[in-house]
Amino acid sequence: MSKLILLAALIATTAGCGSLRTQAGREFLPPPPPGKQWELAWQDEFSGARLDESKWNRLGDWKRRDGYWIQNDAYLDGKGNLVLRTRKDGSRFTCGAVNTREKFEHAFGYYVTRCKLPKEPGHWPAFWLMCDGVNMVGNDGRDGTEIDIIEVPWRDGRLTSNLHWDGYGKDHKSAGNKFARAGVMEGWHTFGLLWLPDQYVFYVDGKETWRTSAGGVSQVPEFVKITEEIGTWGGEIQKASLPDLFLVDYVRVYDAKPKAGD
Ligand SMILES: [Ca+2]
Repeated sequence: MSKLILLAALIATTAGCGSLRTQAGREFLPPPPPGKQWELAWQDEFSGARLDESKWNRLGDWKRRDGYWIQNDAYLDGKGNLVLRTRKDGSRFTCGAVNTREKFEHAFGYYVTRCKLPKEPGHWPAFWLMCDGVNMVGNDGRDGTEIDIIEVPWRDGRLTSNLHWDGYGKDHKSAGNKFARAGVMEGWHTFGLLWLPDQYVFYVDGKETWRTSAGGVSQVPEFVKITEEIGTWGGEIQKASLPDLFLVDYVRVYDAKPKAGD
C-alpha cells in the first residue's frame, strides 16, 4: 500500500512536467533493425533557464521569407520547453529557429520531438533534418536530402512530411505526404522519423504515416532543425493574433546498436 501511495504522490508531483511524464523508457520507439536495440544517442529536454548553445545555434537576426528570424524569438520557458515565438515587431513579423549545425550531425536512427503546435495563421512550425549535400546535383538524395519530418502550414489537422534533394534549382526533386490527424492542433504530440539506410518511416504519436525510399535515402550525417517560418503557405500573417507560440518539450535521437551480449 505504501508503494501505491508513493507512486500516486510521484504522479501528482510530476503531472505538470511534460518531460518527466514521457521518460525515454516509456515513449514509443519503432521496431529496431534485426539484432539491434535502441540507445539514446543525443537529446535535449530543454530544461533549465537558457537554451544550451553547446547543442543549438539560434538563427538570426536576418530576413527569412516574409518575415525575420530573430534570435530572441527562440528561448526556453523555464518549464522544460523550447519556445519558438512568432510575433509582430513594429511593421515586421518575426519568429524563431534553431539548428544543430556543426554541434550535432548524424546519419540514421530514430529522431523524435514532442510538441504543442501554434494556433494562428501565416506561419508554420517544422521539425527537419538538413545538410549541405542537399545542394549536390546527382546521386539522387544519397549525398544529402532535406528531410522534413513534419511541417504544419494548416490549422485544420492536416500535416505534411517532405523530402527534397539535388538542390533547389532546375534539378530539384521532391517527394511528400499530406495527411490529417484529428486533434493534432490540441495538446502535445510526438513526431518521429525512423531513418534506415534503405528507407524512411514517419510517425505521429507512434502511428506510421508514411514509408518511402524516395531519392534513394540520404547516406550522410545531417543536423536537426526546429523552425518557424512566416509565409503565405501558412495563410495570412496579417490575420494572426500574435504572439503565437510553438512549444517543444524535447528532441531525442536514438541509434540502433548491437544487442548487448550479441
Ligand atoms: Ca544529390
